[in-house]
Amino acid sequence: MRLDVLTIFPDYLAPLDLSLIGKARREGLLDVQVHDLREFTHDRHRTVDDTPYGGGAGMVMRPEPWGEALDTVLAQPPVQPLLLIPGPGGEVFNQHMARELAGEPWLVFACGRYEGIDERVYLEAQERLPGRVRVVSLGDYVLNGGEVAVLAIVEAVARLLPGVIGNAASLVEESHEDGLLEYPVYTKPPTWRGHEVPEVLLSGHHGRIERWRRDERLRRTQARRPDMIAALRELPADHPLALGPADRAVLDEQG
Ligand code: 6GU
Repeated sequence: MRLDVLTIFPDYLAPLDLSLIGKARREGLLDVQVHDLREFTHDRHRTVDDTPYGGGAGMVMRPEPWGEALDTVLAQPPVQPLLLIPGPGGEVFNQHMARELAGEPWLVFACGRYEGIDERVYLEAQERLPGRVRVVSLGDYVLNGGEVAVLAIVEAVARLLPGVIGNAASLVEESHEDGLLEYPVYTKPPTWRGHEVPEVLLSGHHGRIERWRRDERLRRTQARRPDMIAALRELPADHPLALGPADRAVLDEQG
């Protein structure tokens, strides 16, 4: 997968050299190119922002550096990329979107800063890449710029690529892969500072362990993410993720 990141803070993307993402890059599974937006300015001060027309607080990113940066990046084909613009006004990123993005050969991230990017850059991008521009938010809070969002999105996407995670099985039994949060996990020692590992996990009884883990997932999801339980309750009974009678009994116990 090819990834381009346009930013005025290339150093913010340094963590993409680390850990599994860094390894995937060194192994050629990921080709990450970080571009400094200021390289596409022509004035002595390498200006990327200016005051907003109509007045108001803060600064707006000027369109010209963005136009030249997009020209340069889009001129290097494999194909047509998907352009992702991180921002708090976007559609909320989730595991479903991570899976969609993992199926793309080429993602371009345009990181805004200040109060935002001149709106004409979005319009221009949509003309250049019809139906291939998405504004994406991490959630309902405000960051100073898109760079941290790119780190999060790239990590969520890259770990879904074949070969990036050694143990592919660890990808399926995960929070958000099947509508429930993960069950609690334990390792040795069996007693630590007076806290015991649940007896069932030491029992060797596979069926009881499976049911206990499912129950814990249900209880935890109900407590922390009632919206996710509500969504599962809406599924038709024949849906593969639909709650069964034992599931409903556990949820009713908890209230
Ligand atoms: Cl993607 N960008 C910014 N600037 N703030 C955010 C965000 C993104 N997601 C949540 N807040």
